Amino acid sequence: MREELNAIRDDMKAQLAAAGSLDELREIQVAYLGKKGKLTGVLRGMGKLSAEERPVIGQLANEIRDEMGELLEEVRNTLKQKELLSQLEEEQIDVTLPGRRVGRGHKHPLTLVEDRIKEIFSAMGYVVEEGPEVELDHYNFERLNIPKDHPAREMQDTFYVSEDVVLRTHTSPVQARVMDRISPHLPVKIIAPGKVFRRDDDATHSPMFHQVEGLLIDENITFADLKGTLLEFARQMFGEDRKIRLRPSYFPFTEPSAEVDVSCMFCNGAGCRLCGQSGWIEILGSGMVHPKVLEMAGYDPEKAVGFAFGMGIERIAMLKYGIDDMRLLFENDLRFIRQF
Ligand code: 2NM
Repeated sequence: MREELNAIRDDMKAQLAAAGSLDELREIQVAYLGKKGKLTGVLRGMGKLSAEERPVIGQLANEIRDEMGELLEEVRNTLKQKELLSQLEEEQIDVTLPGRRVGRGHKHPLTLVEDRIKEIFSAMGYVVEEGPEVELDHYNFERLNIPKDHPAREMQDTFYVSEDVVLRTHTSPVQARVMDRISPHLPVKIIAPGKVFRRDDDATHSPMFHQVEGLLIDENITFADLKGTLLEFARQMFGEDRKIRLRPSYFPFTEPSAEVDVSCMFCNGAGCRLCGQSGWIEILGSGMVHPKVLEMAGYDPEKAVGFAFGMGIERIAMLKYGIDDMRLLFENDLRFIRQF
């Protein structure tokens, strides 16, 4: 039996020395030291031994079991180390590879055009003012001389939040608020850019769009000042060669009022498909601020006079960049956006 045990020890040692993986190691452990393993098998046969032999063989078996256990752990640690190293080798990271490029964004065409408009008027001394998009009926309509029965006040045209609160339908309420703040002092020289809302949604109307309105109030301001200011704007926005013309119009908050056309930037005024052969394209509305609007804001209309104008940023952007469908400005398709 002693020889049998020694043979088991030698066999197991040889196998451990040859083991190439942790899986193999586990198999060896089971084969020799497991419940049905070779060493356990020998120990079961100890019942046949004499009383003198039993403790001697028992001790030898225990020694072999302990020795093999220790050796097994040693080999296991070595193999673990080896497997870790080869794993690290496989997963090696090449830190010299170029990084993944992060695309740089840019401003939306509507923002580019709004920025340009602000730049042009800032250079002429206008201050940029902003105000709430959710506005009191009082500032959106009442203070702009828009009568109670005016069609713009219909539920069909305006988003009502409650009886006296609306989503602003133009940025004029900003002008009214600023006049409240500054009156009776002069001058007021501001532009008010921002989002406005109307219950409209088709190919040429969006329920949310952008406007810039301008306001200049001082003493001795004339219609000629209005025309000169808008001509300068048209030239800076659409080119040095542009001309403008004013056509009579009507707004409740200005008197007199005028629509402003710019000479067509596509055909230079000769007449083309884009200007309907007329040579002119409408770009904004304007007029001399109505005395009632000045008075409601705390000005003496005998002394204070001014002009105001308003334009849609979407329209200006479409003309500037030759965009033929307004919806492109709201779809955020990168194939379109990336062109600006
Ligand atoms: C326009 C056209 C004409 C306008 C008037 C005012 C205010 F506050 F002074 F009354 N702000 N903006 C105005 C005048 C707006 O947009 C087409």
